Amino acid sequence: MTYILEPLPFAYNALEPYFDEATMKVHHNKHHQAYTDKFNATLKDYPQIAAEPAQEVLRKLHTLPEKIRQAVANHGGGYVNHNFFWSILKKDVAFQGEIADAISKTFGSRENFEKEFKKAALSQFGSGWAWLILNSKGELRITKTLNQATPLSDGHIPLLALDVWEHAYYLKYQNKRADFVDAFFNVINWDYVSHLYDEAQKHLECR
Ligand code: MN3
Repeated sequence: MTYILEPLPFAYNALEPYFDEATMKVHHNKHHQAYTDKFNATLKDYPQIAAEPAQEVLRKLHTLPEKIRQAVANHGGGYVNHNFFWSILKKDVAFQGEIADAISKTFGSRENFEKEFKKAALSQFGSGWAWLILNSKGELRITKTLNQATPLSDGHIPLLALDVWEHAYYLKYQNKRADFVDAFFNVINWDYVSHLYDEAQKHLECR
């Protein structure tokens, strides 16, 4: 069993001018490919683990053999996080649906949510991710993780993610991570995030 780097679900230039084509190409073809290859290499001698969906492997991170745990966190996390990241990106999708209501209820308003999310993204020192997650109590929360750590490993359900590694923005935005975060708010696929929220709630209800 090997994990596959799927093509992006959109053209490399589809998110212009917010996320530029050159960055999307190197991010997907080089960075995401490298995580995929190293994840496969890490699990080369562990076919039983590699037979599981990648997200499931990361959910069980703490139960994996110690010898490979950190490598799975790094490369498997990178593989899964980027798959997820691409899935929630789309230009010109209205902020609406159940998720919009839930965000307004939890954070006061869309503007306030963006402010809080930006704060998390900017305060992640060095490399990592900012997230909107549903926790096990069914609450929306903004979190951040270091390097390629995923909220899946803490039992949370990711609804939205922003890669704040420099490779995600340096070509276009250089050191201006704040501008990159502002651009991100224009390329969120709220329809899909709303669908994920719906599925996440069902999942919690039937546990
Ligand atoms: Mn990345």
